[in-house]
Amino acid sequence: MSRINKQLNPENDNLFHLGFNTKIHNLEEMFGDVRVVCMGGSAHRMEIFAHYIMKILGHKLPTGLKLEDMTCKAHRYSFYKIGPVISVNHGMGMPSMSILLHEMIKLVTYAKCKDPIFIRMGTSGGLGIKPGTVVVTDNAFNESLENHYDFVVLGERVPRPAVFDKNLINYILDCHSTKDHFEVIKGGTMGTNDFYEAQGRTDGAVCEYTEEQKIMFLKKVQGKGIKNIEMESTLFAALTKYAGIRAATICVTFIDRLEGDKVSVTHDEKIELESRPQLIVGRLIKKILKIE
Ligand code: R2B
Ligand code: URA
Repeated sequence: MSRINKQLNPENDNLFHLGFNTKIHNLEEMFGDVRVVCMGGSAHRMEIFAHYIMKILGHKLPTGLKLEDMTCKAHRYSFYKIGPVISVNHGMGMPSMSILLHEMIKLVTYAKCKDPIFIRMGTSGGLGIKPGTVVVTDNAFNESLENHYDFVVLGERVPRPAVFDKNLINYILDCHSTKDHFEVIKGGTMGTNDFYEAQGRTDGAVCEYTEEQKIMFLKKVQGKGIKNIEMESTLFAALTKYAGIRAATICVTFIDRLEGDKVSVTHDEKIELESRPQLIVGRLIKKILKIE
């Protein structure tokens, strides 16, 4: 069910952090064909992904034009349109993602996109799974291991369920090939508001618990069916579901958190690991667009 804000005026709205103004930009003309919005934390990664999608879709730009960041004048996010696909970065953490999500949901609403799908591709720390495994989230959990995200509305905590679309999850799992040299699994994801203490690391600038207490906490997290930990899935699941947008999170794991805290992958390993969710989402996009 969609609960898009009825007080919005599509004729007069400013998507401030994207730099689009409905009085100036005809969003339906610019974005009406969009079917899939892909998001990820880093601007660089989403630029690489945009070029990858251009390649696999055989998308051609008019002679003399390059793929450009359409929101560069707003100086916040990096945003590319490749035919029916948008590739945009959301930054690190839920406050940054929340601003982007509100404005992207308004954008696809004003543009009258037909049943657009939002995908977050990210990185994470795994729990008892081989590093390099890709996790497709079914349920997202907050730092207190609750299956909802607490929005704060007019000073009150408003919990909204943090679950993803089951059909879309299965559709994504079907994009995994037995020939892939990595696993793709379904599982719970904990989304935290911090990389260090909230994820039970002992190597932050401050820490007042022991290694044993940390492992006890991580095992409790694992006991909830949680396979990985990152910093956006809870808000992403809850806000998209509430707004009636089909969405999915698909994250590669860099390390097994039961084995350690430090992410020590090399630059080249990082690029290869980050390409794994991109490969799966590339296949998903081709399936959605019925291209093969
Ligand atoms: C995964 O990686 C980032 C922190 O290193 C954060 O955005 C996340 O969710
Ligand atoms: N991103 C996170 O949020 N946590 C990790 O452990 C790795 C990547």
